[in-house]
Amino acid sequence: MSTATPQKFEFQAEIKQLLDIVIHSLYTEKEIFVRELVSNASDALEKLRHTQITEKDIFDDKLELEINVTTDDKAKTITLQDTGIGMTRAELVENLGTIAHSGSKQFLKAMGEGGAKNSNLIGQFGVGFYSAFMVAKSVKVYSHSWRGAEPGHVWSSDGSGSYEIEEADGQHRGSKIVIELKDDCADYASDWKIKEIVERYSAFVSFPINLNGKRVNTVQALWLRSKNEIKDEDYTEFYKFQSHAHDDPRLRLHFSADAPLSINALLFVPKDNTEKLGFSRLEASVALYCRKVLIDSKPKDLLPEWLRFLKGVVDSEDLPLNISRETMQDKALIAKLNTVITKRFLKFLEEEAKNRVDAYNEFYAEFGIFLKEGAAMDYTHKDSLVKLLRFESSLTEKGKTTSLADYVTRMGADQKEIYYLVGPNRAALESGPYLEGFKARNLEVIFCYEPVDEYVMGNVREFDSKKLTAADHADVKLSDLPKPEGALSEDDTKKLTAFIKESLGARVEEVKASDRLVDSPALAVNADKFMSPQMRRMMKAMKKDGADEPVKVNLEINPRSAVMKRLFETHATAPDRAKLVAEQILDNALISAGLLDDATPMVARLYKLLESV
Ligand code: FE6
Repeated sequence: MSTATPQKFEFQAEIKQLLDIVIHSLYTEKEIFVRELVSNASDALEKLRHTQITEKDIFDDKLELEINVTTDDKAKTITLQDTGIGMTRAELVENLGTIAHSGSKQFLKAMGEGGAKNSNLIGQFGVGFYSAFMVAKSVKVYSHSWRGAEPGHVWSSDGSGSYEIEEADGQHRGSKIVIELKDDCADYASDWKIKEIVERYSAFVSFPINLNGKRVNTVQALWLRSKNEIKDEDYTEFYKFQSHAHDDPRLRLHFSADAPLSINALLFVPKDNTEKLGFSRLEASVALYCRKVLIDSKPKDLLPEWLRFLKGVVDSEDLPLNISRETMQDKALIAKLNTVITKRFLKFLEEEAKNRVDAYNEFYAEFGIFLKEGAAMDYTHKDSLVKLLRFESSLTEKGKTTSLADYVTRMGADQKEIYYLVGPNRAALESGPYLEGFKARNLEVIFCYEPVDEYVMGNVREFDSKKLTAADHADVKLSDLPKPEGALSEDDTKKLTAFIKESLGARVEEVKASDRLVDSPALAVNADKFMSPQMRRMMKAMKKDGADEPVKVNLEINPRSAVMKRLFETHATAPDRAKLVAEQILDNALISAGLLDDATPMVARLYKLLESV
């Protein structure tokens, strides 16, 4: 049916309800009406392009496929015009009607389930058009279908309860939506404001968007194109644009998947880890798109916390703008995306580590801390992450690293555990007393230089069914070595350890002959099951309870050492001086272990000892 006279219709009850909700629940994000209308326009253009393939007789076939936005701040209007497929009179009416029966019902239901604050829901069921009424006194939709048979029409409404349709002459193909803005929304008639909104949400729409005659979107949605037609420079330019970055990306992963979800993703690792440079904690910044339209620029649960250094884009058609963090269904959808993308990125890193060793090691030096965080905290990805960790060790050269897998290949037949030591740097670990027993037995020890390593190793617990063991812990049992020449006898050693224990009293749990010392006179081993020296230091720094409790250490002595042999002689002849020496030996061992809290008593004691030299 077609008629030249205006016809007035009542909105159906459901549409009224819908309008009411859209206007009253999304008012905090009014600006998204631009995104919704641009997205509709883009869909209409996409459909036209498809139609052009199969149909010959297309109205206004010479028109450019584009979106024109014009603002008029005097008249307080904004107009969005497209050259897409357009709507016939019947479609104008029907689009409302269809929505009333399918989309709006679902929409209302989703809103009721707690999605009320989520502006993305409205696009999902094709009800995005109604967001115009958040800012509109009145809306006019001029439209001319690609089917040339009937004239154009204009649909108009003030959103209060009814709409009118009448014929409109002189229309080009497509739709033109004219919004007369409410007084308090007159901002949306300003050129710069709309420019900002279009750049934010619609930067990657494939059709030209012109704002007041000037092209706004110039960057392509690179993630949807095929890899072999994209040059490195294109990727870099895209990265800089999308991440507001000035560096070149260090690594990139461009991939797509169809199952279990349709995903097109383009992920970047920046050059530098800014957290390491002392900047504030990074925010999730891989943006979520649905068919080139921004859904969320900082979706919190799209990736695990430890991947917060990634930049880029994830686009999924399966979202249909439906990502409310509030509903269970949507949480599950995001979780699924998270799983797929994280697994894929881990696989990518594994390949990098294997095929481009130097680049991987450089990446690791900068961003390894995030992998450690993941290995310690993210139980689902722990195994893959542990494989990606790299450490120096007693067998690597300074500056070169090993994986735990490579460590395992070097383990001897009877080595059951993986040993590690935490300390400030290589020199400190190599010159400290802990390593020598392992060296003497050809046992490799992993070197950890970062304070978090203690925590990471403790949480990782094991690799390839081998326990990760702190080499400075009292429980470490090492094999017997051949008895060295010139050591104190077993009997004398017993006497000496008893004397030292008596001299030191409660300062040590136990004093015994060591099976892990070769050169050093003594070492302190941590005898506290619950607190490592590193943890203790951290707690002290944070002034936590328990940090002031006396340390629990065992003192292990080396019966071969000249110091011990001399002490054995002195303990019989000058017990007072021997006691001072025993105390000094403990303090020295505590210093090596990083466990000496207060050096003041030591200074006084040393002066006393120096008197007798
Ligand atoms: C959304 C108006 C009902 C086309 N082009 C554009 N928008 C479209 C369509 N919509 N539906 C089809 C819509 C309106 C009413 C729905 Br009334 F714009 N730009 Cl072909």
